[in-house]
Amino acid sequence: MNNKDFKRYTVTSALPYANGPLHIGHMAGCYIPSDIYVRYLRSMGRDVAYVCGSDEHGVAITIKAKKEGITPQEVVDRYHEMMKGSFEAFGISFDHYSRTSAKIHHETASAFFKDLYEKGEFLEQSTEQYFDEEAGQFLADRYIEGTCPKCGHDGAYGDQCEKCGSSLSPTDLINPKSKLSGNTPVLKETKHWFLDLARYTEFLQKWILVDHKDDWKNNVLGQCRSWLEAGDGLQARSMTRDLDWGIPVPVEGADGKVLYVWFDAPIGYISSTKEWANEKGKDWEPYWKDKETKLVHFIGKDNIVFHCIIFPAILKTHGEYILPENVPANEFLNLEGEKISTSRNWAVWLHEYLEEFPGKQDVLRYVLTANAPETKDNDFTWKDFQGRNNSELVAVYGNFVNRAVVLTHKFFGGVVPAKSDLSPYDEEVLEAMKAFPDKIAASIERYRFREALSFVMDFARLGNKYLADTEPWKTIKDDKDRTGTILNIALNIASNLAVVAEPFLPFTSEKIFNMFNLTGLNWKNAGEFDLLKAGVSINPAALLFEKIEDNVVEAQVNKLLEAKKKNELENTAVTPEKETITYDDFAKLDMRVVTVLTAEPMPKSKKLLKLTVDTGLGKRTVLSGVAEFFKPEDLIGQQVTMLINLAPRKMMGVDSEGMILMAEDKDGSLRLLKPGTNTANGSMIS
Ligand code: B3M
Ligand code: ZN
Repeated sequence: MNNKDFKRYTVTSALPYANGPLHIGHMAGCYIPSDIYVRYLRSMGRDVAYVCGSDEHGVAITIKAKKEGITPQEVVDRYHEMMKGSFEAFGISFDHYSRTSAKIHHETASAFFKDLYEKGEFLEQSTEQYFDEEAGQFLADRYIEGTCPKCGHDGAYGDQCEKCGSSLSPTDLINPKSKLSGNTPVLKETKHWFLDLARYTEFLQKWILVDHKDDWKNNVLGQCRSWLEAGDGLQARSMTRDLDWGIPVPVEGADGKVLYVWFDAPIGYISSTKEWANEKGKDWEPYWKDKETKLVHFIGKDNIVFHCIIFPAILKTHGEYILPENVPANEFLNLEGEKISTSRNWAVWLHEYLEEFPGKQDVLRYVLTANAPETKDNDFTWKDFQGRNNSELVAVYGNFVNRAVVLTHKFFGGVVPAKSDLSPYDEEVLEAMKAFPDKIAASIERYRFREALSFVMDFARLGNKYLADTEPWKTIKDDKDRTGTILNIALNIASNLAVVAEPFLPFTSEKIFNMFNLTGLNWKNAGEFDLLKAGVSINPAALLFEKIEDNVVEAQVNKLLEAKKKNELENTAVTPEKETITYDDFAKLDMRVVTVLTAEPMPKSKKLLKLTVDTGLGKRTVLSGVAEFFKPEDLIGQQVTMLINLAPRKMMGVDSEGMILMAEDKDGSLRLLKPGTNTANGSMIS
């Protein structure tokens, strides 16, 4: 069936883990594409449920909670609100944004599990799972890391490898390590409920590799084929975990166990739809059970196995649900040539972008669509961001609309002039305008949003060129009617442009509609020559886009480099070099070999020892912060090195006359700097 034959649409975007803020990779991966698709469907008058929500279970959350010393609920409460706010600010127009800690989701996912359990779909198996003896905990999913057996990636998780997308079990990992203690885990028996995916191989091979071989994206088909045709076939996968955070397993003998996050999360789409329907007084079931509903999942490539293999198997087994018509997964977006990394703070965070580029959400939507990783990983650079803003949005789109509006105010008092006789060029331009809506729609229907956006820009170029070719600022000198025709056509091109650009640049289209006092337009109106009627008064020109200067993007690149340097500092074993000094600075230091004569603890101090030393020039008293590392008796008689011309400092009532030199490593432990044997006291160190 093609799009037009469906009665309604259920469109989902991957539920973002509520363990950190959103960044541009999330937006490019699935949120902007799905929002474009849904805005287009709505503009076509289709019945759409666009649902999402925060993914609040799983070890990504509990690891974050442990790291911050707070509860998982506090983690998800913080990031649920933050992500919801970012989505709203960027115009990601969900009909409903829920959360998987919501009661309705716990009920829905539990009922799903029980239904499959009662159908005997699970294999109850006691198997050996990795256990961290120091932490006293089984190691599920991201609690364990190791080398991926498929691609050799070192940071593979216990349930999947983000690099090659393989779905894994912890016991698949080579050289597994616990993320809790860093230790090598031991194997310990525990019972879980497994989905025997091999049972669904035949159905999945036909549904994906036959029925959808022509309409699913090649990158998605490729991953699915690699699993469905792998020699060892689809492996049984545990749908429960030994965790204390998540949805309790609703069957006997499952104390202390919860549903695997990837079992419950996709069901979150259904519970979000239920919550939405309850609020709107609608029936949710047709959106998930009626064959005349088109279900589309927008995700990133690391989620393909869960949305194309596991969740469809669960839906199919349940028996009452429709399956996704398409899963147009995007590849990954990189940043300035490197993988986006939350832990390394190598990201452009949405909440920071909003602070630093207020009102420029459409610029980011534009650039992330124009550069979307639709078929392969792609790269976001601030230079390209600036270039596309300045040479496409400002110089073409904004310039065209602005000139049409300013000239209408200048020559016609802000009233849309009438068209009189059309020239052959006018006819040609109007015909070209008429063709754009269908051309753009065809690309959107095939999830080719980059291509669709390039046609939107071609549309803007048509308008810009029309004004440049017809030069109304010249014709006004002796032909007001001709000028009126030109500006009427230009304003109507701008009005049509705003309609077809709305899915991509909603904030800009809203500004144009407000300028033109246009309301209620949709795709069905696009292509009409008189969207904006002669005689209508238009408002003054609103600023649509503004030039972004070099220093602004340079500041962003420097911010990333600072983050990188900070991250390297935090992760390198060696304390970084201090600032450079001159030889003269060094020559002022008088460092000598000395012998410790006496050593005793300083009363009321845990850190200080009071030493007397023989400097070769005489005896000195010095207080040294070494009490946590050396016993006084171990220092007596030792030859050590000392800075003797440091100005005396009174500490706890005692004058300390110099400083014993120590080697201090990253974790702060101290070691004496001792000279070779039989070095005379007072020997100069240079
Ligand atoms: N939270 C994984 C992710 O954020 C997961 C998506 C769930 S969609 C049901 O990449
Ligand atoms: Zn891998």
